[in-house]
Amino acid sequence: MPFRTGLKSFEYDHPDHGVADFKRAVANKLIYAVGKDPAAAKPEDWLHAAQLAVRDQLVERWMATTRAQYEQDVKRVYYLSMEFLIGRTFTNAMLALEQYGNMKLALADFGVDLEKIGELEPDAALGNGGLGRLAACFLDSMATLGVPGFGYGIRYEYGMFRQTIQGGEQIETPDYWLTHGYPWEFQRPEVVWRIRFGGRVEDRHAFGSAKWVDTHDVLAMAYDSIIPGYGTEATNTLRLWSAKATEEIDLSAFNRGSYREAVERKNLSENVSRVLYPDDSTESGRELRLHQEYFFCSASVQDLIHRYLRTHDNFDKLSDKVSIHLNDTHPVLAVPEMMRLLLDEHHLDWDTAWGHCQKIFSYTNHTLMHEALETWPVPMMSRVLPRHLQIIFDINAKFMATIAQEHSHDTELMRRLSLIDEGGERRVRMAYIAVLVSHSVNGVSALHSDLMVQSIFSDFARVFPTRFNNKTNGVTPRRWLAQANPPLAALLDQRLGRGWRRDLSQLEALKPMATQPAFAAAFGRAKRQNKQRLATWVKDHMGLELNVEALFDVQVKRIHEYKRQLLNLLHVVARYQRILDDPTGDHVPRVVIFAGKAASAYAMAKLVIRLINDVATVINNDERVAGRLQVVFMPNYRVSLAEIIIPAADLSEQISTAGTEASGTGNMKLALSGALTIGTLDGANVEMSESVGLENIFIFGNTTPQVEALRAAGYQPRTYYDSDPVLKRVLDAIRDGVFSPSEPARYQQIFDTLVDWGDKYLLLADFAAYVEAQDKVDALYLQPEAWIRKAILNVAGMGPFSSDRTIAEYADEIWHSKPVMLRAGPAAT
Ligand code: 26Q
Repeated sequence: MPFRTGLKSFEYDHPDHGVADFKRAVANKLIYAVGKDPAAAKPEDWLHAAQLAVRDQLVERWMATTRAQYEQDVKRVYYLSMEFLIGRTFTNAMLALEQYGNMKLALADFGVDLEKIGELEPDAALGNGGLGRLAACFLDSMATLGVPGFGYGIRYEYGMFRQTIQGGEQIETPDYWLTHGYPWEFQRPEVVWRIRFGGRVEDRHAFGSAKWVDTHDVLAMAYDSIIPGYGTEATNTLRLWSAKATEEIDLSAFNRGSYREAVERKNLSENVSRVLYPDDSTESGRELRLHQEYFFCSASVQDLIHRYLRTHDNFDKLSDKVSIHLNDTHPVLAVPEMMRLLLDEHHLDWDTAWGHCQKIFSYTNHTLMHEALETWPVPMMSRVLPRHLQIIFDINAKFMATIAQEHSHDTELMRRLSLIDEGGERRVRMAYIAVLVSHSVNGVSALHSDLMVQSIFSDFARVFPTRFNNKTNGVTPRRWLAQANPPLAALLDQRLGRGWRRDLSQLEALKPMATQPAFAAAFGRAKRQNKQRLATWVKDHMGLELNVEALFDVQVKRIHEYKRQLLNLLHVVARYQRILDDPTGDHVPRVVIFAGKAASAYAMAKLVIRLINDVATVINNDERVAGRLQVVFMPNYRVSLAEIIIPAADLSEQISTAGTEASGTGNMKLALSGALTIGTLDGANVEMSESVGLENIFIFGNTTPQVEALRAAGYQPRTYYDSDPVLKRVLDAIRDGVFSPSEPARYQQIFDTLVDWGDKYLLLADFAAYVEAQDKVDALYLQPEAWIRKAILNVAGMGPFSSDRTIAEYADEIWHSKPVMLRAGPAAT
């Protein structure tokens, strides 16, 4: 098939779209790209061949999109994120191409089971949790909406660690995910940027240019992968940077006869992109992390400036053609890096350069927790990035001068707003740089955005009142419904048509169907299938037989004290004690499922994992319980496991202390699969409760103002312990070693944390209300029709929580970007 660009025309093989074409393509890939005789090919080889055949179809769309973006000189949105939690790509790509069915038939003809080989694909786990997965959902939505977007991040060699449970405890093992190569990426050995560290600065002009010399350099090499849109030809690019030593080995050291030194130096520079840092909210000030942040910011900014200059000969239109979005503060060094490049390399004056930055940058905040706000010690930054520190000081000097002038030298205000924290060791406040430069600063749910301007950024909000806004998070319906939940997706297709994939608001049409018995029955069957699929997984991988009649109660997320997995567990123990008190009584059967990773340095979170496993062992092996209560901790939570757990949930646990969870996105994924939520008025739960109706959700516990009031009044957790016999009995059992008979004192610390050391996240204050809400859950589960009706109304109310809605808002209100125009693609359903 020919296509023309400029003067040349090319002939190439167009990858067609049918079963026979796939058969030919897969066989060709197997033989010529994988190098395997079909007679000897292993399942992994078939997977590899099929991935390459699918990739060919993506490449066509990718080139068409890139070409159209270039020709239309559109504004590009650069989404800078230290994390992209992609998961698997194979099934996702086939669904985007609407080729799943054809591939299935093609492989079946070779005697290969598509679903089975799909299970062999490792997750790309280049992220910790919510923030990284949000970035992945956003890339999907940007492509689907035709927003010309680029994701920029780091190609870590080791992603999120693998979790195993040994003797009830979390053990971390490295996730070297590239063993068999990553078939979706294109290495770009020619796209390489020099990243400089250390050295010193010469010829410095205040608020002007300088020379940065004697640096130690590392190279950043690009690896691109294709992000397909759904129901459109449009695609986007995820460009990840990998560190390479400037010379393969240091020849001067080598020639001096020091081979070891020569190789070591290479290894040290390549360490920069070696491993993803875990989020433990306490980790701070690690120098390698600072290197990582600068490494990817510098490569990305150099790259995007170069792209701009290919079609422009000055910087006048920079802000018309470039938006840079900062996913949290992790990429904030892009700001001084942009300034450095404009001042030192391109010789712009300060005001012009800063003016560009203020139009280009925007920032999303994902946490209010003080200990999670990023700051870097001034001495470290001065060592690693001396030129950038100067630029930050210059930005601060100008800012402080303006504040002094406009607020009659209010030194207290200046101290609070300064980019440098001068209390104790001087530190650079990364969030303040982000707020100062950005024309838009957003939170990720209505509540979080309100609290953001009342708490951490209150002074900035007074100085820049129009800068702050909300963009409530969303999730992609392609992965979280179409891909993860085939039975429900098929039912929706039958009743609503296929349009919900691109327009999730169409789910509203389910409302009148909630009372139709035939629809409700079909909905119930879909849930049952998903529960069965999960039960099979648990049987196969853990040897545990689950009761699929039971209510599946699910809490899946990172293990963190503020998320209160421990509150869930207190209820589990209370339930256990209730069953023992009345072994012949009617108890609504439950399977309580936990999954999630704890940062390896987060001792309390790891202790909680151990307690969950210990409680599970005791309860699951107690014959008196007789299967009416089962507790499961599923190891190694990750995107592909979420795709199995979430569709099977009846109940979704979203029980963080009010005011602590910025948004949550698991809450949306679970409700979208028809789980009812039990939750506090925190994060996006607030908006979800408005959308599905308060009568269709189990809201409990202290609200944010009540939490504040409790704390202000000098919260005394022991009073709850003393006055609530149910709570006391639960806590005593944990303290006395009922779940750790071989080491009775194992959980003393948990007891102390809650009862005597202040119970920072107010578990005890919410316990009674939580148990009461759980009793209501039980009562409703005894009326299956009423339960299913509410579950349907939950799905019906999830329209607003598509990441397509979120991205449309970012594109309109923050980035001011227009979709790229492509010739009509395959039927946009
Ligand atoms: C920072 C410095 C050093 C090492 C690690 C980190 C680090 C890494 C990851 C700090 C934070 C994170 C991740 C934060 C995160 O996932 N936040 C979640 O973001 C979601 C998307 O907006 C929200 O829904 C969640 O409420 C929020 O907790």
